[in-house]
Amino acid sequence: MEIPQDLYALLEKTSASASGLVYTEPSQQKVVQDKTDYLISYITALEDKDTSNKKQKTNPFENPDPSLVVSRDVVYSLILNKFPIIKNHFLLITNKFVKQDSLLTPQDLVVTHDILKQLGKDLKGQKNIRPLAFFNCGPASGASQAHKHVQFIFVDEQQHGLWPQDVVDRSRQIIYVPDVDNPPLTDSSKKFAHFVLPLTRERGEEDTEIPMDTFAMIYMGLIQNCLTVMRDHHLANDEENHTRSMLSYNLLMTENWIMAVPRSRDTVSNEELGCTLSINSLGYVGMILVKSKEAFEKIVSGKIDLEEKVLLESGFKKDYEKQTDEGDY
Ligand code: B4P
Repeated sequence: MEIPQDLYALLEKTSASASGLVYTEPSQQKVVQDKTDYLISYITALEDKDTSNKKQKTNPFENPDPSLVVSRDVVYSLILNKFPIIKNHFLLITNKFVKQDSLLTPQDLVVTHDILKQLGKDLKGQKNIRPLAFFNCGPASGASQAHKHVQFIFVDEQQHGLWPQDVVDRSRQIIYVPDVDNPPLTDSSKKFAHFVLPLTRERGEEDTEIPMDTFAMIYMGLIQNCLTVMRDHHLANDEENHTRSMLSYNLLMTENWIMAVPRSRDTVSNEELGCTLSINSLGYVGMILVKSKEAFEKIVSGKIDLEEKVLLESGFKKDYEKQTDEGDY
């Protein structure tokens, strides 16, 4: 896809005139500091969205509202998220229907990274605003739409930092394809399974495109690790049924890193929370959306161990002891 120059300005221009946009500003937002920083956002309800989604059984990305379209070529379109909570939240969608549950193609990966690079250039003067792409894939991932879409948001790193960047910085590694001897990076303080890889290049090569086959191998390496986690979990807990489970994972990407998180369920509901939370990719970089005032108050009071009670319950426990071996996917 030819990425528009000045994409950020184009997003702002389209947002300013989009008649179909239903922006909901969080009523309250608070940073909760634990081992990780969490940004907890409370929204009363997305009433317009709930009503429209009930009415609309059709695919919203088949013929997107023209006022939301930012750019379109033969294969892909960029459209504004109709129901954003963060300004200029937009989606990369395929023009033809492709299942959200299918793998990302090497072209999807390169286009996603090119968009992040372009936004990085457009936002050069605003160093704390970090464009972040995410892909919710599979029934337990938090995805609600079946048509293939990668989402893009803007994170204010002064308000809320993205911890996988620290993992990559600490490792001092540049881009590599993982294998048994060089597995993906992880944050040793996190209890949930996750796999991070750097996308940073050698000095002087930053502006060159990551070759499609390298991107494809990096992505497959992450997927293999997610599959191994799921297989080991099912073998340990539910041997007979493990062949029936479907792969669910979240994929998150910035210009400098990519991370995959295998998922066991899309919502969590437990006594401590007193409500149901829907967790998508953003939950694993600490961004949690709460639609109940009581739950918001409880979470921001710091009484709930979010890693234990939310992220571990909807992901998988990291296996500290396990070394990768040839028998893994
Ligand atoms: P999915 O991958 O299918 O699911 P999702 O992001 O979890 O969104 P969901 O729809 O379940 O929203 P939720 O109430 O949890 O993405 C579908 C995307 O398409 C969504 O972005 C959706 O809004 C958008 N969409 C639906 N109909 C559309 C249409 N007709 N035209 C264009 N776009 C359409 O969360 C509500 C919103 O808040 C979502 O945008 C979500 O990504 C965002 N969000 C969730 N957690 C957040 C957090 N912690 N901080 C900030 N924002 C958050």
